Amino acid sequence: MNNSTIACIFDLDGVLVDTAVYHYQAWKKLANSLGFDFSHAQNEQLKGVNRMRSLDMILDWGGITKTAAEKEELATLKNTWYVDMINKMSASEVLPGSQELLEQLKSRGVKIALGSASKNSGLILERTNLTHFFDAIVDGNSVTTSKPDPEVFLKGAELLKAAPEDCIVFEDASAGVQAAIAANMAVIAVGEAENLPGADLFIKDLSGVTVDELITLIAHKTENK
Ligand code: B16
Ligand code: MG
Repeated sequence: MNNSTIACIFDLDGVLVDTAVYHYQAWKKLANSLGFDFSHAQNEQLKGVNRMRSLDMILDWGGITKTAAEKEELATLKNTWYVDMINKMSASEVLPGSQELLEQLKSRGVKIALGSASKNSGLILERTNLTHFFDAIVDGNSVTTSKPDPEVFLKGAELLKAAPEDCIVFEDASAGVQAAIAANMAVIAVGEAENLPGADLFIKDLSGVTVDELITLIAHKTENK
């Protein structure tokens, strides 16, 4: 197998950058304005979950019912606060090893896509100076279904002109790992095995990941089918 055979699809929040801290602050401000609190543990459950579904879960936790129009307003309000924060992001917030792995992939001619639930991915990539690495971007603006549905990753593979079985997904959320498995792709989980069942490999962050290791992972997966 050669370099050009494999392709990589990266989740954004929790894999390349840590925007969960900003989501937390914005959701907490919204919950507080509605009269209840919002914890870090609850924020963890929102990783990889799209904006409207996240709002539904938060309103449920607060025991609050809102109309569809009110929910649209609340989601927009939260997003305004969130965008104010991500507008101040810089390249220093890229998570350890991400820049190095993206550079390595690029220099070895491996195609790279983004597969994120966020509708703000364009702004985040721009602020952190990562946009130029990507051959394709699939995010919350271009999918109709959320992870664990495989749509986001299948679209990424299609845009890269890669077969799903040649793709490696990097994910930090359980819904994302399930989406990659449903897409018939290899998946490297950034996090602990107990939270991310089914992944092929578990890592703390992207530091030290090599292209050769990725090629071997795909070769083994193909052999064992
Ligand atoms: P937005 P990812 C996800 O990003 C976040 O993990 C999740 O917490 C957030 O609700 C979702 O994006 C939508 O974000 O409000 O910016 O559209 O992990 O899929 O890159
Ligand atoms: Mg994520």
